[in-house]
Amino acid sequence: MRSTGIPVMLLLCVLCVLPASGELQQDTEPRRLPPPGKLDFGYVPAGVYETLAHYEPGPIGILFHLVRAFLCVVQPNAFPQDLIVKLAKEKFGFIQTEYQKPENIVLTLQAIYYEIGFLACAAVGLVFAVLVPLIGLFFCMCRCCDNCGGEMHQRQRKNADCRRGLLGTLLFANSLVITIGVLCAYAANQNLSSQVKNIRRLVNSNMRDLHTFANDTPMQIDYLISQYATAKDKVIYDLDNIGPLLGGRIRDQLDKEVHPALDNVLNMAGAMRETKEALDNVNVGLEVLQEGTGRLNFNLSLVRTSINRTLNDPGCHDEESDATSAQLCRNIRRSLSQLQIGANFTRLPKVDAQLDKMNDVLRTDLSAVVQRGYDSLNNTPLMAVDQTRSVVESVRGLVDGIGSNVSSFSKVFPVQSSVSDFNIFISHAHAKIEDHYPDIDKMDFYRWIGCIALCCMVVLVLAFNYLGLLCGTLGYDKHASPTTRGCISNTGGTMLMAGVGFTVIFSWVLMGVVTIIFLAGGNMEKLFCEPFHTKDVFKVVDTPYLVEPNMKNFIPGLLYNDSHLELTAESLYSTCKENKGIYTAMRLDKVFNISTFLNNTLFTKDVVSQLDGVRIDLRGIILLEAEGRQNLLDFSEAGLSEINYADYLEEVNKGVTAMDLLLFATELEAQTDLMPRGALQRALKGHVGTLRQIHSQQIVSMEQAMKYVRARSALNQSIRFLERTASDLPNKVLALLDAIKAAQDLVSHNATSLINLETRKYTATIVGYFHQYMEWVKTSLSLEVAPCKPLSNLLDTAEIIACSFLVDSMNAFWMGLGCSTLFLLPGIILAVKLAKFYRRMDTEDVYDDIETIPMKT
Ligand SMILES: *[C@@H]1O[C@H](CO)[C@@H](O)[C@H](O)[C@H]1NC(C)=O
Ligand SMILES: *[C@@H]1O[C@H](CO)[C@@H](O)[C@H](O)[C@H]1NC(C)=O
Ligand SMILES: *[C@@H]1O[C@H](CO)[C@@H](O)[C@H](O)[C@H]1NC(C)=O
Ligand SMILES: *[C@@H]1O[C@H](CO)[C@@H](O)[C@H](O)[C@H]1NC(C)=O
Ligand SMILES: *[C@@H]1O[C@H](CO)[C@@H](O)[C@H](O)[C@H]1NC(C)=O
Ligand SMILES: *[C@@H]1O[C@H](CO)[C@@H](O)[C@H](O)[C@H]1NC(C)=O
Ligand SMILES: *[C@@H]1O[C@H](CO)[C@@H](O)[C@H](O)[C@H]1NC(C)=O
Ligand SMILES: *[C@@H]1O[C@H](CO)[C@@H](O)[C@H](O)[C@H]1NC(C)=O
Ligand SMILES: CC(=O)N[C@H]1CO[C@H](CO)[C@@H](O)[C@@H]1O
Repeated sequence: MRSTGIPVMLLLCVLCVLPASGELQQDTEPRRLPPPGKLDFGYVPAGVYETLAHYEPGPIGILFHLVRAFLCVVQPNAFPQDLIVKLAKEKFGFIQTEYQKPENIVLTLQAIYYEIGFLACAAVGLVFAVLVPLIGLFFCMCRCCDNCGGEMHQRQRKNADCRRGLLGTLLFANSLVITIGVLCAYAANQNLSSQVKNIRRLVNSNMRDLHTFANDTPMQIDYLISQYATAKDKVIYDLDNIGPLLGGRIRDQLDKEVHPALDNVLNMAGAMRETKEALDNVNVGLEVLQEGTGRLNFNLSLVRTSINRTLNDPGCHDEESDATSAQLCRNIRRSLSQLQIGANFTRLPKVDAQLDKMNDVLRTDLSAVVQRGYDSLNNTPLMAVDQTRSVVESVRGLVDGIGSNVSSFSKVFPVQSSVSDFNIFISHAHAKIEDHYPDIDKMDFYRWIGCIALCCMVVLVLAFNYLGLLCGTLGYDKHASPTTRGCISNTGGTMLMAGVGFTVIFSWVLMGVVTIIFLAGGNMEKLFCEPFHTKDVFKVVDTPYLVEPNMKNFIPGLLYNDSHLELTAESLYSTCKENKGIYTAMRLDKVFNISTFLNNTLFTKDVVSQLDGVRIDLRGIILLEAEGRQNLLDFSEAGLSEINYADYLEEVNKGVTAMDLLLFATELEAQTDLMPRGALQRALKGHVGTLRQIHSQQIVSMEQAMKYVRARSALNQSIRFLERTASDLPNKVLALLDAIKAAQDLVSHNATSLINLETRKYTATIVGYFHQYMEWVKTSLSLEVAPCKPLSNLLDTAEIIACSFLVDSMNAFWMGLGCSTLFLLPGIILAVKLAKFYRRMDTEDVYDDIETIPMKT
């Protein structure tokens, strides 16, 4: 692998030839918070670049815009990219031997066609420069021979004053225009000089940025490496928490199936307890009720017997003497059967057999058994921890090893040496540039002097014109004839003529210089500055095989000996202008492929294969021990179904007596009243009293006393509950046992696929941390490490110095000066004509009216 420092420096050599400036603005956009589960690697420490590669010319910018507009008119053609490429490919060969080759002639014609606007303007300038002195010479000689208005004679005309005023005004206006032009030229000249002083500042800030760029890089790379700890910590954390993270998740999944089954068993345990209670209630209730009804039955049977006995009275049998009584006695005897208790609880058996069995069943604590099942399932995380201990340890070892491999990054990538080479190189380059400052200053001084001299030529002419106008105007005497004009006026005229003389002498120099600067500045603007902004210049430079005939793209060709790599001057410039990392901009992946490096150092494959070895065996989990199962079966066989619930419910719902005792007593009394008075009637009335007594003493008590009411209601409820519980109990228990068995099967056998699934997820999470780190390193290296704006700033600074400082000022200068020079021409004519009105004439017309025959004295 070649060291990267050298290619970087090679390129910088190219760039440093052009001096530069620019600012690496920090990325102020706030980074979004990472979503949960994402690692936050923080910010790569970023250097602050101070250069601002942007230039605002200020008010003189208006002038620059004007010049560009003018150039657009003169040269409206688009940037001749193809033409330049062709010319460059020919290496300007046509200049040498083969200029007759047809292609070269075509190229030449194309170039001329492209430059036609410039050439036309230059031709005008040349014609001006040549003709003005020549014509001036002839004019001068002509005048010396008293021709061409040279003779000191003025024809007098009526409109002389008007002409004089008009000529004066025109000359003054013309001079003003020339003045403005000269001021523009002067301003442009001063602007250039003042900007030259800025060069030093721009270069210095660029150099500082380059040092920042180089010096911050090792720190940034160290940061990248150090952030491996973030990923590592997270991995270690997840390894330490493999219990909850892996076992817990498996438990949660199993829980969905297992919990309902266990819950049902727990409910059944509750039902068992309630069943026993109900059975107890039945027995107790029965006892109470049996006792109560027993006593009632005894007393009722006593009464019944005594009534029966009473009815054996002879009075009841005497059919002949007392038919009514006999009939009544028969009626009473017949109704005696109704004197009975209603609900016969004595005939209901106790539920002792069931109660005994239930007591046996309850000797086992089913709830505790179920709780052990829950606990066993909840133990999954701990089982996971136990069973994965060795895998976790080896992964931990791997993670540490990867850490030391990542640290080797800085050894593989010769950052420190590249940085110090680069710094030395920059300092050298800077020193070289510093050496040239005195020359630059000197050259600028000469240039300034030269330009001032040119301006002075125009100013001289202007001075004569203004003075001439002033003297001529002041010395004007209305009454003076051309031969009697005053001294002042005459001086004014002479000054105007002097101005004309200087114009003729200087104009060719001025126009010559203007033409040369125009050609140079205009073409620089059109062929470099404008296409630089539209990036057309890069298209030319990036034309394949242009710079080096055997290299497609010359930059990668020179740097990496691989000219087919997509790395062009424009891509380099644009990428750096976006302040992306030098790694992206220079395609350093060619030298040091970070993807491959990370792929080779972060052996996540090993981590994956280690974690694939995770085996979790849940066969130790027992949801319901055999004891619990037997307990449930015993419960189902407790004989609840053998209880005749219908009998119980029937008795519970019967009244206390078969017939209302009070009603019976009242009817008996009514019948007794029909009988003749006597012993029989008395005896029966006594029985009525006894019945009423039994009612008030026993029936009312049976119906209202809390003891009986409760016993009855408890019996009612318990029997109903037991009936419900008993219905289909064996099937319910069997279904429950089936569900438990299914859950147990799931845990013991089917869980493998579930465990594998969860293990894969867990592995993916761990490996995901490494991948996040890799992606972050790649992204950071591409975008944030060693952001290369200083490189694009170099080019931008060169452009600012060449175009904004030099070319713009040059263009403004030739425009101002050229404008002045052009207006010198009408100035000559106006000045010569006007001088006639100022100077004292040797002769003058006597009769001006007869124009055809001018008469001289
Ligand atoms: C009443 O007494 C007679 C005999 O004296 C007996 O045959 C009969 O069954 C008795 N009836 C009742 C309801 O006790
Ligand atoms: C009540 O039931 C028992 C047992 O079946 C029976 O011996 C008794 O005679 C019954 N008593 C009444 C009043 O029916
Ligand atoms: C570290 O890198 C070396 C080779 O570069 C390799 O043999 C070793 O397995 C790597 N260690 C880890 C933990 O990846
Ligand atoms: C550049 O690469 C070419 C093949 O692509 C090879 O022949 C040549 O030797 C290489 N030159 C250098 C200096 O590595
Ligand atoms: C760097 O490695 C990645 C993946 O290994 C590959 O896709 C890319 O082309 C490589 N880059 C270079 C310049 O070799
Ligand atoms: C990383 O290495 C593995 C094999 O070790 C390979 O399958 C994969 O394509 C590589 N990825 C990159 C980006 O180089
Ligand atoms: C027995 O209970 C049922 C329902 O709980 C109720 O409808 C009924 O009246 C009760 N019977 C007695 C005698 O309490
Ligand atoms: C358990 O595994 C058997 C076969 O191995 C399958 O038929 C059954 O659907 C699985 N049960 C669950 C709940 O995954
Ligand atoms: C009203 C009545 O006759 N009550 C009697 C019921 O029988 C008991 C003896 O079992 C007597 O003590 C009551 O007086």
